Amino acid sequence: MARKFFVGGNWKCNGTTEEVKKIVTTLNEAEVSHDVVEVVVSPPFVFLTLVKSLLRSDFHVAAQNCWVRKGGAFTGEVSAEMLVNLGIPWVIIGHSERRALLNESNEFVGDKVAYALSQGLKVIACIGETLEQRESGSTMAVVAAQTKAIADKVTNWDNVVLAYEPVWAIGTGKVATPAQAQEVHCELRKWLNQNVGADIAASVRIIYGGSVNGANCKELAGQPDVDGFLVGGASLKPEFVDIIKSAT
Ligand code: 3PY
Repeated sequence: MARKFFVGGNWKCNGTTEEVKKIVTTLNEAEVSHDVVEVVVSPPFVFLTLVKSLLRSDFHVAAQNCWVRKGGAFTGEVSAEMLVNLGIPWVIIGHSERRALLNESNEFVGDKVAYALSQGLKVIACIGETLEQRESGSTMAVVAAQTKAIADKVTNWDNVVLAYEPVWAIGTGKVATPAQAQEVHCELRKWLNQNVGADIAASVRIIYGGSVNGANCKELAGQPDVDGFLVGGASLKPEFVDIIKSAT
């Protein structure tokens, strides 16, 4: 099955109402065909409904996180049920900023992915190694362990996109070379093949994240196992449209 190119915009903790409206206007005016690329933008929680109401209907919206199980006495959290109730189809889970700053473990991320899927959300699940781990030669062991923690809890991968985001390339301006990205994506696909199943390995989209921008996207997009991007800072700028267009 052909894997449709996927471009996500992770706006992180950025934006005002005016800025959000401006970005959405740029996206709405972009000449992009959803036949070739699936586009999902992820604003902070407070802007989700605004973005959903203004955004063209062929682009979709993702939350940047959700609680690990049913809502209740969990101050400050937002549940998967709430996102579903608001008509938000996607959620990003396990971003390295949350893994590092909020101590989200592999197991916790796996539980969150499984719970979000069980409630009907689609999940962009993030994995990736630190610079220290890369330099010590443990990149594959780290991303395999992160993926295994998800695979242990998830049987149906239809609604999962795996985002490989090397931590050393996030917010640093350093981007993995196309060869580095391809190597990890290819190994991940092999890991899925051996540990989850051939069909899933062939169909799951593995997208790259980490300082993707309008200048480097085309070459990265040309790699056979790079099925799209999760874009940070550049997703707040007009160049996000160029990144979306790198699909063609
Ligand atoms: C980045 O590119 O900075 C990201 O974290 C994308 O999620």
